[in-house]
Amino acid sequence: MKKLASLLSCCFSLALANAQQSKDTTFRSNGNPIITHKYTADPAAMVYKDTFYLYTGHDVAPKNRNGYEMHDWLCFSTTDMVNWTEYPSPLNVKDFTWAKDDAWASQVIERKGKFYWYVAISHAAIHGKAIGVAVADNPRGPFKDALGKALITNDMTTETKISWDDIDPTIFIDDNQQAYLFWGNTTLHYVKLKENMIEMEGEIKTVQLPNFTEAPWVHKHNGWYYLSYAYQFPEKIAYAMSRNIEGPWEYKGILNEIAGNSNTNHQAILEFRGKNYFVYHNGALAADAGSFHRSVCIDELFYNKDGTMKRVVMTSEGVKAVK
Ligand code: FUB
Repeated sequence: MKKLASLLSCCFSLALANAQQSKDTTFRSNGNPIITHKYTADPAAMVYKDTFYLYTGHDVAPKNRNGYEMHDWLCFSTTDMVNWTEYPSPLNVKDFTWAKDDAWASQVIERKGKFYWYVAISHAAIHGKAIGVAVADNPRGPFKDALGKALITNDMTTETKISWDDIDPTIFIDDNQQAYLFWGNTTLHYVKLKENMIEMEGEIKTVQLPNFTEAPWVHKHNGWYYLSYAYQFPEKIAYAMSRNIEGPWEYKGILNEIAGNSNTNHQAILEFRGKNYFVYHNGALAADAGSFHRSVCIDELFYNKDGTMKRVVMTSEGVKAVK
């Protein structure tokens, strides 16, 4: 009886949480998953002015549905990794007039005081998935379509026959201020972006990595470039390292194992207040259909002396508060 009451109360709070939120709210995370009042997926994170911003997708598929249903993206922030603020959803597929649906993986980056949000989305007129970019004056939005059309469409990449290879954008600005957009499923693509962050500069290239599935994430640490990605399916996370953002990339092995009952894993890696974090999702909040009812988790990440990364230990306890 007690179990039924707690299940009903959990369903009720998830239903409430799926209704549109209109003001900032706060919560304290109690280990992993860090957010339990709604399903969150495909994390991307950014540090800006001493604050850790977390951007996620939002799984809203009906219970037991074996498929994604995602219409908007969410934004959270923390200054200590435990106490969080959630903002009203700053971006919805409806903000892209050319898009059909499917608010898939995304990433936000700051350049010269503006915030650019690269998103994967289904195109209404051009068959397949596409990448759009939204812009805002602050990290919490509201964001608006920066281009009025897609930046990348499926017809621009012809290495694979699948229509969903143009997903999972990750954006990186190198020390010389050159921006790079990486993305892909099955094939990993990248292109330079102009300083305005909304136009390509030069041709689209590809990177060959063992068992690349999707979810590339580029970061730099102590002079090394790291390209982590979802490996095989169900997904583990693997990574490669290079001294140059354009490669050659040297494959370094598995970084994270399959995450609970989710067939996707989708990582972000970044440093905040002297600690390194591995942000990912699992299916821990859903007894079944966890692959489509995912939840963001955070664990610590550690480097070896030679720059390689130690395998992530996924924990229930999550991370401790930082001062
Ligand atoms: O959330 C939809 C898709 O699932 C993402 O684009 C992939 O990275 C996988 O997590």
